[in-house]
Amino acid sequence: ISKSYKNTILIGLFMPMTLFILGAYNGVMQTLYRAGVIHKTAVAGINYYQGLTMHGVINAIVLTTFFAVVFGHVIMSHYLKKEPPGWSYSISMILMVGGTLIDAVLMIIGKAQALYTFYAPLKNSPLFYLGTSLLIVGSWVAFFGWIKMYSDWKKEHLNAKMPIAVLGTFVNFTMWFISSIPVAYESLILLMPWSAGWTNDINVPLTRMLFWMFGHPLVYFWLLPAYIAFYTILPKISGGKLYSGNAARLAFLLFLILSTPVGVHHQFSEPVMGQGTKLWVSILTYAVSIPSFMTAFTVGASLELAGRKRGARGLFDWMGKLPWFRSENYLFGYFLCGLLLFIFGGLSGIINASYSLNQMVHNTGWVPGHFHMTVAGPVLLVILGMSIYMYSTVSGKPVKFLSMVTIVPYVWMIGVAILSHGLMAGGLMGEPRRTNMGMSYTNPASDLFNPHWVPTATVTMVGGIVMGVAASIYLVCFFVTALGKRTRQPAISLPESEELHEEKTIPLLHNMKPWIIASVILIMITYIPSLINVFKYSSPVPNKFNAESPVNEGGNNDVHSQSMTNEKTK
Ligand code: HAS
Ligand code: HEM
Repeated sequence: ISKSYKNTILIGLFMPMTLFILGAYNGVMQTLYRAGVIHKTAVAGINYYQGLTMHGVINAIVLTTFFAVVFGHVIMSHYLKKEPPGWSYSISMILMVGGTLIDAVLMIIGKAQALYTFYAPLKNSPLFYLGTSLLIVGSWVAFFGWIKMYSDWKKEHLNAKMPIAVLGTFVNFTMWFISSIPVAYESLILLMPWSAGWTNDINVPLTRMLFWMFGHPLVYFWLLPAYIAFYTILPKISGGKLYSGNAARLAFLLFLILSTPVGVHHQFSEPVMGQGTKLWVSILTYAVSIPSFMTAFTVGASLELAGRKRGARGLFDWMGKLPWFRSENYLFGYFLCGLLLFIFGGLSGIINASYSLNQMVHNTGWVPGHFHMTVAGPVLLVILGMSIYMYSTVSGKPVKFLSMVTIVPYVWMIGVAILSHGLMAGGLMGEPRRTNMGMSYTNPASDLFNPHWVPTATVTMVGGIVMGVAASIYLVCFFVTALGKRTRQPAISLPESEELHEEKTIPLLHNMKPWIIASVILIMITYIPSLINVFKYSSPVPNKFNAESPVNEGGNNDVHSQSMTNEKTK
């Protein structure tokens, strides 16, 4: 392992973990505001929306993208026994670190508080859109290097199958590449000139549609590295084998075709989207759950197999025989706690997918309740477990405070379960998301005080504090490990699961081209009608927004109905 490659990997783990301190801090603060413990607009110079933006951008965009790239490097080097070309990993890391630093500074000084979804009418400094684009383009450059690496490997191994982890990584980055084209257009062509004052008008529903065209595949871009770990590492560390390699390959390839067209399910309440599109997207959203149901079965069967190999009998005995709480096998806890949370994260997602139920939960606390059991569940737990594991092996430094590292995922899981329960129970009673409730609904001194939301917001806060404790313990362990002494040779290695059966080779599962073509066709079927609707029912409106107020100060405050009115009066 060359020094520059090793350093690239270590920087790619260290830097986002440092920012995670700020990401986690702001999460806990949000729960305090929401529970009515804080009745202020800002604490320590950070206002609610600035903190919420930092929380979403750092946790959900920066940490996840860096992890996908670093884990991708380690997977490629482990399975293909090569290093990526030097230009790819160095340029990629420079762009990603540069873009992240720009965004971090802007968020800290309060010039970027338009939330992690950053579509109009909220507006950031133009540099924020540049910084985010650099981060995304940097991740593409790493991907281009892996393509070169794989084609060299293929020439040397003509008859070899693409390893499942490599297929998963390629599927993930292909999906990411396709879906980041609309957000690049949105950021660089629409939002940046608008926020710089070079253009006056902005088509709000168009920016929202382009964002969500990226935003939903984004959530699977977070998820697939975790799935790669569940399929290729978990069976091995549980003491079993992967139940079916073909099923794993099919699950990844289904994500490639189904992830991008479902973005409109975030816009069920958007008047410019047609009813036909909404029905179609509801159906596609149920379809994109299928690869996750398959994963539940395949990974579940692999775990059962591991339990039985350890001597389990009967129907449920295998669960108890799995290696829970073993410090020499700490990764297991991170993976299993993530999977357990995901059962509920997934089920709540399926509730969101129903158009009629979505009307009940949209924009309420239910939605962050759903996604903390996904992105702060399996996704974050795999990031935490694998980050410390990879830091230790690649740097040659042993993991410190192993018993603490081992209990973190269990504490985190309990915290997320409590937090999400509070948010979802509150959400079902109409408790809004993205709201500093401490200034209004949970402040007895306010006319808007609503006592019904206090108990659920308090439960949310308890969960948030438990998560904050788990994150703090983890961060101490991570940094003490990172700053410790090297005792071993640096190496790149991953636990590698075997497949249970010698399965028939199905050519369609080894060729990504037909899946990419199907993906583009499905995107067109969904987004051509959506685009026609957006242009039919909305038009660019003058730049009468300012950062302090999300409403158009130029007249009708409701951008949606304004767009509809324009159409009616034409
Ligand atoms: Fe979602 C909103 C629908 C999955 C993240 N989602 C969001 C937002 C985020 C997010 C961040 O249809 C909010 C965005 C914003 O800020 O506005 N989501 C779904 C559906 C799924 C889904 C159908 N979401 C995810 C994942 C995310 C994520 C994954 C991040 C990583 N989501 C929605 C919808 C909305 C939405 C609407 C819009 C809501 C609104 O109105 O704003 C599916 O992919 C879920 C399928 C999952 C399963 C679970 C399978 C279970 C497994 C575990 C098995 C356990 C084992 C362990 C094996 C079917 C794999 C056993 C071991 C033992 C010992 C027992
Ligand atoms: C939003 C708490 C960790 C991703 C929220 C909200 C709360 C919260 C209460 C809702 C705020 C609102 O809607 O007004 C926490 C706590 C955490 C934590 C206490 C642990 C210390 C995470 C992690 C991730 C994450 C690890 C992702 C990896 C998000 C995202 C949002 C959010 C994307 C939505 C931001 C927005 O609406 O713009 N969090 N969270 N959180 N959280 Fe977390």
